Amino acid sequence: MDLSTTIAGVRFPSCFMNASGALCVTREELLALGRSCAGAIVTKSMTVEPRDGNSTPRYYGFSGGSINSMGLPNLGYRAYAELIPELKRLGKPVIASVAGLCEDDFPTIAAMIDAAKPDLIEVNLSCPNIPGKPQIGYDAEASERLLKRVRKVITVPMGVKLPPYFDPAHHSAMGAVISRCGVDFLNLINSVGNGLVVDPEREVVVIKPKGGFGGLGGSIIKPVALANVRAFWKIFEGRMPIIGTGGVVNGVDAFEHLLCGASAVQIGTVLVEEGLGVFRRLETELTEQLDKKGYKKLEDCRGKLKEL
Ligand code: HRO
Repeated sequence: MDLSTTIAGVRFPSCFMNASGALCVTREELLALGRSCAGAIVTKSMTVEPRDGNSTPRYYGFSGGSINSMGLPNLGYRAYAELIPELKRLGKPVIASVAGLCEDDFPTIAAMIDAAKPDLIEVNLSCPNIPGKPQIGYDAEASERLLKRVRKVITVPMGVKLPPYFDPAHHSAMGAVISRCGVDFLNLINSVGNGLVVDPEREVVVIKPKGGFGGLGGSIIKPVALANVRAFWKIFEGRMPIIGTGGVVNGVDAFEHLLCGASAVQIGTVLVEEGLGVFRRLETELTEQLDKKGYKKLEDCRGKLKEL
């Protein structure tokens, strides 16, 4: 089965790729993604200066998913800018994920990383884990200001990684912002911010930063991710490419994202838990599911979710 897909004019050899944050901080990790079956190489969200991130333990996997408070550990944009030409030689698209510790950082990093010519830039408006810094994606005005500034200084397609929204009013408010900012694709969703996992035996939290609060990922967030993919697919009437992220553990989960309107699917928790072999497994499982359902290619089921 051909699982290739196109987002904002860029062709991906497979619809599966890593979610930013999962095995994509160092040169070695990024090269390994390039050599794997993944359909793209997505970098860790980058800041101006290199960062060690929050104190450990800062990731915890459990049966239903994961909680993290990594705190943006990354090499700094200069290192990623230098790496991009080498990564591009591996023959699949490179998505540079841009973050920042203040609003001004975003256009600064975006302009510099654009010069290294990644295939796409993803603007991360939704890191939940920097103590004292709220997720920008929950502030519609700040999001609009920032996206308009970034759009002006880059030449490659611009995507936005959004946090989950839980009310249609918030979907439509952000939809209106996005339609005014020259956004080329959406990535939905980042982790569900500021959850809390408790170990009842030891009577203690499971990660150290922020008193144990952190971003939730994995199976437990799939319905939230699907709802956000579906809501934005409807707002943009299928005309905005969407990368579905959240809760994809097997091929059927990916199929559900496609039905809701995703053009590609990113893998976070289960990539961290299972390693790079997950991409081959998911490709096999999605192919089986599409065959079983009589679909000949991805686009045939995209957005085709039925309502009662
Ligand atoms: O580094 C992190 O703590 C982190 C980031 Cl930037 C993000 O966007 N989402 C997440 O769950 N963790």
